[in-house]
Amino acid sequence: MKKVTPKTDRFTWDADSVVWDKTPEPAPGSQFAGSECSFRVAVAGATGAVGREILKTLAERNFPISEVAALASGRSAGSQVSFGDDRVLTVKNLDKFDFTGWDLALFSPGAAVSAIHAPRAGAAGCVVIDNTSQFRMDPEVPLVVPEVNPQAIAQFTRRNIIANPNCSTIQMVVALKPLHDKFRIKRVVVATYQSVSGAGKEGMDELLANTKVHYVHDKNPPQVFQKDIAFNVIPQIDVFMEDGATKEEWKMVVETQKILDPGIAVIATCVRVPVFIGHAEAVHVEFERPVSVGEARAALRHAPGVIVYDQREDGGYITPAECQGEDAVYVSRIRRDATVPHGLAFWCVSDNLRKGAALNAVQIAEYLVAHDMLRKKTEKAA
Ligand code: 2RA
Repeated sequence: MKKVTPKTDRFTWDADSVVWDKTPEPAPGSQFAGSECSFRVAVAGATGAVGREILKTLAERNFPISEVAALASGRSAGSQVSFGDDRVLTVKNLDKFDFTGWDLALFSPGAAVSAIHAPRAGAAGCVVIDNTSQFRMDPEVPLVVPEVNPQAIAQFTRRNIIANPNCSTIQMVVALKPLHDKFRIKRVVVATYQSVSGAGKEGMDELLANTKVHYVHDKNPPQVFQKDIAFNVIPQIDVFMEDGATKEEWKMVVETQKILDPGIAVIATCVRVPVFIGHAEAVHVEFERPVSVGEARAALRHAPGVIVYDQREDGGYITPAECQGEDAVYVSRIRRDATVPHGLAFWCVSDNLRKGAALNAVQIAEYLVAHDMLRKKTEKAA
């Protein structure tokens, strides 16, 4: 089997072989090369798994930054985080940070903290892209996946906040969008296989610690997860709702409807699995119109952010371990679902810290810059 590509290569499935598509892509961040405009950018929650990935992604994609601030709780203030290959930032206390004069803030500190500080930043004129669940269903806040509903971004001016969807929703709607455009989706049944990094660094630490103790025939009491995550799978992510669904499952329903189409029926079962990075999803879709596997594959192959890898042979699909550090949503195992009139099933995986969080947020920021929606404070005043 061919190995998953490094970032600059793209490959797609074609008839009976993998076709490597070397169409040159713009170098990361090259759209900003030579840009005279650069921005003061703050990252809140900078010491967390997503916050660190946001700093890494901003640097990798050469986002036009004149000054960057890493923010976290008072407990983490004074610690250091990396920004790119050669810069180290000293973390400042979010509670005491004045957002006046800052152009953009990328938030990932937890919903309760965002609830306090994101509106404070927005009121100071700083545009916030918030990666927590706090504002996602607020009708005044756009919930955005740039490949799916970029037109919604313009609504951010009401609160100066744009919400980044949940990781499990993002990768699914990127894959569903080209199919919905062509064949109109009626219903989606999805089962997720979500990595422990969705629960942050603590989740990753617990998987490592619990795996180690199994080898000495011992067990650690679970702290982050509800049961032992080592050599196990857990059908609970987030808290239970009244109807028996978990909040993670509810998020997949309401966020898909807000981003893609309120008319789509969704039922999700979200499961935590002992994988460090990369979420997988088994997606079953019922369409209004007839759809063949070939037509679906063609639509997916041309969709932004999607790479189809579907060889119908041993190992001819992408797994979470292979998508780590990659930007795309990988779609495999595309096949007909004959249990409904116009049905299709597929498997998709993506790096939950990257496209599921940091990259999506940075792509929104790039859209703001590219469409002249993010103005330097000094320019606004002029
Ligand atoms: C998780 N979806 O995987 C969550 C993170 N936002 O736990």
